[in-house]
Amino acid sequence: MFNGSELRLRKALDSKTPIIGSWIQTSSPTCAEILANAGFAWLGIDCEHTSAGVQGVENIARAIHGRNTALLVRVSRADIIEIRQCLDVGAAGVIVPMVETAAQARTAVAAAKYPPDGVRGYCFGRMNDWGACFDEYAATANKSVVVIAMIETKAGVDNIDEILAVGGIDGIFIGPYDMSGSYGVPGQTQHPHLKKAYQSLVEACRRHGKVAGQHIVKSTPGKLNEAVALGYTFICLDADIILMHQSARAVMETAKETFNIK
Ligand code: 3PY
Ligand code: MG
Repeated sequence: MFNGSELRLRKALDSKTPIIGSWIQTSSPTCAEILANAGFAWLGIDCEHTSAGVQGVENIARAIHGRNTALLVRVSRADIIEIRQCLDVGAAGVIVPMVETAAQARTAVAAAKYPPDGVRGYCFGRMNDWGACFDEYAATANKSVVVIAMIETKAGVDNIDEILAVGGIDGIFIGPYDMSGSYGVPGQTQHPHLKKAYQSLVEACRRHGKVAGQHIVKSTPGKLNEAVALGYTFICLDADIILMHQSARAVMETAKETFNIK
């Protein structure tokens, strides 16, 4: 059922107030528990670039249940059955990668919403406490379930107005690394051409009254300040693998200095 963390996410998206999440790349329920306990309001689990799958989503949904963190799934694509299964095992919503057309955005929304708004199928599942809360979930799901379109190619930028015009799309989430590849400057996520594209996306969100989000894959205070200034409110910071990598390196550096190991 939709609990406090999911309602808080919905409220933040509707009111365009900042909400901070992080990312699970390891598919690990343990990492998800640790990040949830750290206070992130939402976690995105990556099913596009990992082997997590729907079973992995269900394991993580169980791990963070009751920890005041909403679970979003970055599905592999706008696929009706994959989106349905992720929601049925307890995700609060989906982040759909590589959206470049209004047709893809419409498919994503249709997958996530029950009729008449979409084609989501009804069932007794984890999301409605195995049928115990069927009526309540069915009555509130279309409003509560979150659908975010990832914009991470030049085609997505070019078609942003028609993508954002699709009803049921809550907003966008920029994937800076794919965007850098699409603009021919792989890894240069702060390249002036990209910054111009980011700016045009945020302005489009403002025009359409939709939320602007970005994955700040390696966060710094400077990038956070810039995100605030530009008007992003749906923010994802780092990822389990990045946070582990950075702190492991820092600890090892200190140990090498202390023990004078070359
Ligand atoms: C990207 O940078 O392309 C991403 O998908 C980040 O999540
Ligand atoms: Mg990407």
